[in-house]
Amino acid sequence: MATTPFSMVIPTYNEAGGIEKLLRAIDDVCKANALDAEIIVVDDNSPDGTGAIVDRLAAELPVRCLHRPGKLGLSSGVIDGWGAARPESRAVGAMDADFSHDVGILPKMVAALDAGYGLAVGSRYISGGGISNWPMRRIVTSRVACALARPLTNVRDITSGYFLVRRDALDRVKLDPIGFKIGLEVIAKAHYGRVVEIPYVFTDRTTGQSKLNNREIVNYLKQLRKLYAQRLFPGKAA
Ligand SMILES: Nc1nc2c(ncn2[C@@H]2O[C@H](COP(=O)(O)OP(=O)(O)O)[C@@H](O)[C@H]2O)c(=O)[nH]1
Ligand SMILES: [Mg+2]
Repeated sequence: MATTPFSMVIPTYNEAGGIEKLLRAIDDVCKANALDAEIIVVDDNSPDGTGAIVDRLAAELPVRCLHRPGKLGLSSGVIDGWGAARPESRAVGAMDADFSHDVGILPKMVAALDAGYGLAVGSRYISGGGISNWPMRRIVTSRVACALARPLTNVRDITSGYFLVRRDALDRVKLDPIGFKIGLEVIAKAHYGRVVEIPYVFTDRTTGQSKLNNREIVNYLKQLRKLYAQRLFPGKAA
């Protein structure tokens, strides 16, 4: 059976330090496992020149860069990237640019889609998964964020930003890009049928800086409020 063609979207803002290494690592994994991938980097006019690095690499790797005029947010970047995906991709995904998400599990994620799962989520919170070097503050924030969303789904790593979803699972789904957590939006709203979590060990970035700030935490709470309202009062606009 042919492997599922997919488009992996990587939103970037000031990721010049690691983007080339990451794109080469993804390409190596895809080639070694005969995965049919295109990579779309969505760059928000990063002052550090991330977009220009990706443009240069487009000549040699299956990658292209979507340039947006300014910092418009992670989730809207992922959604815009999906909108630009090539027609033959039957799945779309998201991944961070900072090497936190283990490229080594990509073949397992694609194999899950090949096997009929509609959503494959890279997971820190199932057996075999973990977090290697996050400060305690981030670990606690992440755990609390997951606990708050727990009633919405059985997926353990609800705030994972690393996943692949069948493209038709997003048909007629209105995604709200308000928060940092596009994965939660997809997990809570898309029509993916069976879901599988694939364990990996999250490693904190070694170059560049996190863009998760207090504003994004407030946005996450607003996103949750909307999702709960939609669950409790379907049909009403939240
Ligand atoms: N295009 C775009 N990418 C963003 C924006 N904010 C964050 N990102 C990217 O989203 C990914 C996750 O952000 P990161 O700072 O690593 O968040 P953390 O892992 O929660 O600390 C990285 O690839 C960032 O470069 C944004 O406003 N626009
Ligand atoms: Mg990160």
